[in-house]
Amino acid sequence: MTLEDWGWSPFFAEKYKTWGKSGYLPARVIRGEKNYFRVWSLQGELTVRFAGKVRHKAGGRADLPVVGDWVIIELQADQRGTIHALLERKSSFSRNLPGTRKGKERIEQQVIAANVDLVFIVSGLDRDFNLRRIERYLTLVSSSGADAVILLNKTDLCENPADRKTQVEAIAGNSPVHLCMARNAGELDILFSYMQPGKTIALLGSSGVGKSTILNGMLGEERQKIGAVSQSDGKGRHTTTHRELILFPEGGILMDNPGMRELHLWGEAEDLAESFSDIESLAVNCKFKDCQHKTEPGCAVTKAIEAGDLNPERLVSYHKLKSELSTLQKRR
Ligand SMILES: Nc1nc2c(ncn2[C@@H]2O[C@H](COP(=O)(O)OP(=O)(O)OP(=O)(O)O)[C@@H](O)[C@H]2O)c(=O)[nH]1
Ligand SMILES: [Mg+2]
Ligand SMILES: [Zn+2]
Repeated sequence: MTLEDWGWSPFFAEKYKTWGKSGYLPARVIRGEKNYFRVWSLQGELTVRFAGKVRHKAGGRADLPVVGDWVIIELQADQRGTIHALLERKSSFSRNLPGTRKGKERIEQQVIAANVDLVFIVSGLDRDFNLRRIERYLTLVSSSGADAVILLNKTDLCENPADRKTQVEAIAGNSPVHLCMARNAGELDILFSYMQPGKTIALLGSSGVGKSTILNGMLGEERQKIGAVSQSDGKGRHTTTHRELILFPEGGILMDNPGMRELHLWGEAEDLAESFSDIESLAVNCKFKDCQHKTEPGCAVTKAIEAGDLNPERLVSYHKLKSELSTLQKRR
């Protein structure tokens, strides 16, 4: 195995330069536990902890390592080590963890995963199917710096998969959309065309959509636990509880993820330019440069809706995500 098999590239080699003389090794975080991390390094798989000063120096949660990160470790005996630093990320996904502290509302950036090249946004064609949620995931991915591919899984549970695919393609911009049935591993061939040595692909989506089933099907072994969805509401049971990188023998890395309960965006209103490029390109022709596409005269977006060229629900969704991101921006 080489570092490149795990995703090392000139980008990280450049960042590592200052550490080259230290004798410390680069390693990639493959799994996080409560008090330690599992990493890959040229010395094999190791269990590593923080050097106290690193945790201390971290400005906030966003500076602490997550799965996918490259870290600098000092090797110790018995396949153990200490993390001395986090290498700058090439890409990362964040969400907002809203909550309250001492009675006050607060916002907090939670980095979910780092250095992902491509995301398979998985959606179930059963009761899970929801175009607005797919738009939300596409916005998350566009603000992360990764590319997106949309997988519509469980074709066997849907009467009109081809129609669904057309609906999704209408909101997917340049991201490819594929139908699949993970239960039948033979149907996953198309996904291998995205795998490449050193490339990291993350599976994201709600609980129960079949992320782990897809991973097992591609790997050809029951590596991840699979859980049935609830009969009463069609939702998954959060079977996968850990984010984890899995190296494929043929090359390529897949990241299985726990299903996300809530997806509050972390990013900027500008991130919508990619996930809502249709609206943004219509907006060029609005009379007012700062048009909000609500009640302004000469609005090209509302005109497109009247003409039946744009789905009104898509504009509602755009307004909702935009206001979520603008509120966040103001409060940061
Ligand atoms: N009918 C049908 N069921 C599927 C398909 N793919 C997965 N499933 C089932 O969907 C359920 C959930 O699958 P998982 O792979 O555990 O889903 P997950 O996305 O990993 O869920 P979490 O780990 O909870 O986030 C299981 O009962 C799978 O057998 C499919 O193509 N068709
Ligand atoms: Mg799972
Ligand atoms: Zn407008």
